[in-house]
Amino acid sequence: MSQLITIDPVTRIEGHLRVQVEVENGKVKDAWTSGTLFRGFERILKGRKAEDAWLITQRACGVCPTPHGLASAMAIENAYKVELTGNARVVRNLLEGLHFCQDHILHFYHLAALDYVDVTAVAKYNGNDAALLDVKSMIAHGDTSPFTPRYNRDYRLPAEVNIAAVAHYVEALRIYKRTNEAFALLGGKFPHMMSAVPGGVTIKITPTLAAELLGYVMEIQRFIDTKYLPDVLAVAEYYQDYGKIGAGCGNFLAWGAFPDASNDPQKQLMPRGLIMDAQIHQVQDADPEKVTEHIKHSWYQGEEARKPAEGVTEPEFTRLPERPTGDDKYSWLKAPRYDGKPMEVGPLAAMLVRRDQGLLGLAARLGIGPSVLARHAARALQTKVIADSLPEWLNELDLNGPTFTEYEPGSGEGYGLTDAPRGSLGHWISIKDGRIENYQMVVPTTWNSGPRDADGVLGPMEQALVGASVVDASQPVEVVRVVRSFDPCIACSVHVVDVAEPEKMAEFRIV
Ligand code: NFE
Ligand code: MG
Repeated sequence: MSQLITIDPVTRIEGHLRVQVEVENGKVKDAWTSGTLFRGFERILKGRKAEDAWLITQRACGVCPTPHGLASAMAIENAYKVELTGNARVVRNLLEGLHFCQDHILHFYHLAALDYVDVTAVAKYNGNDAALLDVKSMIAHGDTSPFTPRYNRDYRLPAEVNIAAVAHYVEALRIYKRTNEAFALLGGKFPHMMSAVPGGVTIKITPTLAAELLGYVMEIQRFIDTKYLPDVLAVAEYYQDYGKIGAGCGNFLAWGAFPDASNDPQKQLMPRGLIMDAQIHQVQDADPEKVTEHIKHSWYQGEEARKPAEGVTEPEFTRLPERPTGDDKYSWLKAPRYDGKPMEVGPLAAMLVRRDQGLLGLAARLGIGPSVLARHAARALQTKVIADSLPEWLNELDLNGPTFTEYEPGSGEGYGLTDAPRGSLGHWISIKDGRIENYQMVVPTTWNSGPRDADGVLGPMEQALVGASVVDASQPVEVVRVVRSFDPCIACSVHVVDVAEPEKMAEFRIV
């Protein structure tokens, strides 16, 4: 007898994701991930000035506006053949680097850790740390939000490790704020990055500003070294089985990020490349021409898989089936494929493609493969690699050099590829006389959490769920641990499903 478990929405992620698993004999036999939020940006952008896209696309998401702004600027620069100055490249690396630090720290502590850390252990705290006493008092008053609701099962950390992790949860909020303060010095107040315009950046770094940034960077590095990495290792120690749970599709793609002076995608701090069939020692080149997006199981008109440059976004909501079967459409996410294959993207992909010795060494020591734990470890180690590069980028600046390259708006086609915190992000643009003819965004979570493709092959997150044990169907913590290890984000856009008439799309006039 199999049982269908529906989690809708999954909390502590960004946006609206419904996850369904069919469990038989305590194991997930089949899985469906449905993005239940429509992202209308590709339609909103049509006909607008190409130069406005970097600002508009940032609004797709409150979590990762910076990579969207950068990918958009890069797409326009690619279409107009604009070459960036060295300073523009470096300032963008700094912006993106600070963004990664805040995003990954936020994900571990405030989104994922509560699946492993039992906050209620603080009820027995007897010390005098003000933050922990606050949490203790919250628990005593029954006011446990934002730590609840949660599945109350399978907490394994000893009390003192739990208590320390809660203290770090609170400290991570302060580090998040400090990272955003540093970001604001370069890019304006998050989430409104204002300085990486098409053609370069609008900010010049002075020696005083560089010194101020360095102070922030040292604080962030200290937190990563003394709290974030040790806490991930503590979780790994007590949840070793998660080093074998949630393997996924075994294919990994990274467009890469953080170019050096050569601007060679293979030489970026996070290089471009891919891995097929879990052959982690065979990193191959990645070619954006091989990307298609399938829509057979997505709420868009038709069934034809298309390349992003020729992509269309014609929404056609049918219904959200109780349990998808056969040809059912069940998600707003398209299903991106590389050379016809589903690809996992994100820190694990980026660090495997980088052949990062820290990650490979740790995985060998812990005896783990692609898994829930590997994703958390890769994310933490990636944060460290990036944070440790921030001072080097500051040193690369030519304080008196130019930051912007003049260009003439016109016509052309281009794309911008980067790796965002959640993985490979691509913006494809086609411009006619300065106006957008077509715009397609293929975002990280579309890769990871997209539905089945035209051949019925499950998306990476769906594949990661299959095989996971579920001990108690009323508290399926194993399922959300797998899901959150990807740090999914279904964000953005407006809800356009009309609640009064759920079968119909609401109509909006964009002014
Ligand atoms: Ni909305 Fe994002 C990141 C991008 S989408 S959070 O990182 O690009 O998965
Ligand atoms: Mg898209």
